[in-house]
Amino acid sequence: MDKFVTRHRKRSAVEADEWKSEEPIKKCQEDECEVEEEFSQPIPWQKFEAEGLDCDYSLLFDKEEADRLFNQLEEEVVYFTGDKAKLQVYGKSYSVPRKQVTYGDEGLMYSFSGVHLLAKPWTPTLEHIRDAVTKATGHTFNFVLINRYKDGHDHIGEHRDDERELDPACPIASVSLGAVRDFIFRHKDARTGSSKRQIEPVKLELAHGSLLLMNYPTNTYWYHSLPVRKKVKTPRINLTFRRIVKNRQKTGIKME
Ligand SMILES: O=C(O)CCC(=O)C(=O)O
Repeated sequence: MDKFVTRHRKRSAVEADEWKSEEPIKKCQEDECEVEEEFSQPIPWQKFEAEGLDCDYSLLFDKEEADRLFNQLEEEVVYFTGDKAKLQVYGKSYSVPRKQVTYGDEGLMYSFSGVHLLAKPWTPTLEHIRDAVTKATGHTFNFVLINRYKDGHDHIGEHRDDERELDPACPIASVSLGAVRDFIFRHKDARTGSSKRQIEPVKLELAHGSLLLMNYPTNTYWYHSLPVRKKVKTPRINLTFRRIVKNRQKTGIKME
């Protein structure tokens, strides 16, 4: 929590030889070069590091703009219902304890916890936020998962965003609007099992208007969660911008 860095762009630790020269990754890197020239909006970053964890945190929007964006999203975003508001755990279906929806480039799909979510077309506000994240980081994104927590009872359990369709050269960029919530990282070796290790969790508070970058290899080693906080009475919207590699998406799945 003690280190601030100012920089013009961010590049993940993954180098091409770790993900043996696949065409989409090369293309993304070329895209980033274009972005570097076009966008530059330095903001002060706070660095969080631990064994296998590399995150950057900043305030992207001031309160006035964050309030405006929150209200616009409340108007524009239409959350999934029915099967797409459920997840599968060991063959059983559960309602997610929050609302969720995905937006992004045409045809993109993201699969996790037994659900396959097709991107709805970008809305103007989502494009505005996505472009602000690109300006601040130098990374481009083609997909966003939105979670809405109506109050502190809504939550998300421990998981890793390590699906194979995610481009590891691109951080997951998490924008928070609304209620301040705790966000907890736990190392995979500190969870269960006989070889359990004593590794301290990393706890953050995600503020209204904030941006958290989860850089590679964070999601390989660390689970994250947004736990229940009964004292929180107001809603929060979280947007995780991602880059999906098209030829790594699951195929043959019937979409609604
Ligand atoms: O709401 C949050 O901050 C976390 C969302 C999350 O864990 C995810 O989108 O994978």
